[in-house]
Amino acid sequence: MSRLVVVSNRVGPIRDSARAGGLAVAIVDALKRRGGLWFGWSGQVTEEGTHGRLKTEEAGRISLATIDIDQSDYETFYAGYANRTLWPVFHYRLDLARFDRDLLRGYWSVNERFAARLFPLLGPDDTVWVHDYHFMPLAAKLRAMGAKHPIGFFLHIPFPVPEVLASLPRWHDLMRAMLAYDLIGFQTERDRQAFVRYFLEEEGGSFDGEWLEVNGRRVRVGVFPVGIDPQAFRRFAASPEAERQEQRMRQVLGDRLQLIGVDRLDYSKGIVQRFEAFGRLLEQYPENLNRVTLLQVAPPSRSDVEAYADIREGLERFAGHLNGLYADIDWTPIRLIVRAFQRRALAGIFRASRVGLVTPLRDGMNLVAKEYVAAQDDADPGVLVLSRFAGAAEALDGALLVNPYDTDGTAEMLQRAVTMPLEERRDRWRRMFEVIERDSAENWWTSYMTALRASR
Ligand code: ADQ
Repeated sequence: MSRLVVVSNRVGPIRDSARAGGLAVAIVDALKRRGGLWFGWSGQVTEEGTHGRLKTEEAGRISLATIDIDQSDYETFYAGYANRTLWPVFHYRLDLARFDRDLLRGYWSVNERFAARLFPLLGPDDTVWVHDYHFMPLAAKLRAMGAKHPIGFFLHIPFPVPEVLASLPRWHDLMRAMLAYDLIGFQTERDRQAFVRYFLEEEGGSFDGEWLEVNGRRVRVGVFPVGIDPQAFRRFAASPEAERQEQRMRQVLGDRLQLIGVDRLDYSKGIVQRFEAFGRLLEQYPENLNRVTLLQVAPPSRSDVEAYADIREGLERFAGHLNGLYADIDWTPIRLIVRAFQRRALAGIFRASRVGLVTPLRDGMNLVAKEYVAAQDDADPGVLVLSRFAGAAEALDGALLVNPYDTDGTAEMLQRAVTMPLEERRDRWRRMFEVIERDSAENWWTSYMTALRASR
C-alpha cells in the first residue's frame, strides 16, 4: 500500500486523545493504519527572514515534518489571507473580509515554500491528501515542480456560491489552481454544487455528477461528510471524569433544564444570535424563568485577528444585561465560560444538558452537533437545536432546524425543545445517532482514500 502524506496547517497532536478534536484523531487513525507522513506548520513564528527550517519527529508508523514561518508570513498568510480573507468570504461575511494584495501574495508564496519543502520528502508511491483553505494552491505548486502523485484536497469549511466567491481579487487563479488536484472533497452537496457552478459558468466546464471536466482536464469532485467516533464519544460520556462534571452540574441545576452551547469563539458560530434567542425565550415564555439556564463554553481563538477581538466583549455585555434583568438568588440565566475542556469532561457536560444549541450562521459541518448527540443517555436523551446553515443539517433530520437570524423563530423552537415529550426525544435521537454512526470519522477517511485511489 502506498504511503499517505497528510498536509494541514496544524500538525498533531498525535498522543493526547483527551485533548485532540475528533478530526485530529481521525487523521492520526488514517496515518497509523497506512503508515505515513504528516506535514505542515510547526505553530512557531520566527523572526523576519528566518523561516523554513524543517523539523522531523518519528512516532511509531507516523512521521511528522513541520516548518516554522516568520512574522511577515504569519501576518500575510495565516492571520492574513487564510483567516482575514478566505475564512470570512467562505462564511459569507464579506463585511469582515480584507482584500489586500499583500495578503494574497503572502498566501501564494507560503504555499510555494511549503510545496518546495514537501516535494523532496515525497517517495514515488506516495499519495498526498491536502486539508483546508490554507493550502488550496498547493497541488498546483507541487505539479509545477514535477509531482506526478495522486493529490487530493478536502475543504472543511463551506464553499461559497460564485456570486460571493467573485469578491476575491484574482479568484480565477485560485480556482484554476484547484484543477491540479485529482479529487476535491466537500462536506455537503450544497458546497459541491457551489464549487462546480463556478467552472460551469466561468470556465465552460461540464459535470456529470462526479467528474468535472474543464479544458480537457478531469477532476473528481465528491461529498464526504466529516464525522466523529461515536462509540468513543459514548465511552467518554460514561467515564468517571464525565460523571464528575455531570454531578457538579446537577448540584447547581437542581431540577432545572440546561441548554448547552460549545464553540470556538468565532463570529461564524452565531453565539450572539443564540443569546438573543435565549433572551426572547425568557421574555415570550416566562414559565421558563428560574426553570432553564444556558451554559455557553467558548474558548478564544485567532484573537490577533481584529474581527475576533470584540466577540467576547459583546457576549459578556449581553449575558450581563440578561442576567441583570432576570437573575435570582439561586438562578443565573446565562453562564459563560471562556476556556477549553478535556473531551471527557465535555461529554459529561453534554449529557447533563437537555438541549444542545448549535446555531452557526455558516459552518462546514459542525462536530459539536454530532458530539452532543453521541454523548446523550439513550433512555432520556436531549434535543439538538441545529442551524439550517450548518453542514450537519443536511443529514441530521432528527434535529429541530432553525434559522439563527430569526430570533422569534429560534425562541419558538427552544420552547419546543424544552417541552418535548420523552417519546419524541427518543425517536429523534435514534434517527440522529444512526446518521452519526453511518457518517463516522472512520467512514470519512476510508471513503475519501478509496475515491482518491480510484481517481488517478
Ligand atoms: P471548527 O470550526 O473548529 O472546525 P467544529 O466542527 O464544531 O468546528 O469542531 C470543533 C471541535 O472543537 C469539536 O470537536 C469540539 O468538541 C471542540 N471544542 C470546541 N470548544 C471546545 C471547548 N471549550 N473545550 C474543548 N473542546 C472544544 C472546522 C469547520 C467545521 C468542521 C470541522 C471539521 O469549521 O465546520 O466540522 O472543521 O471538518
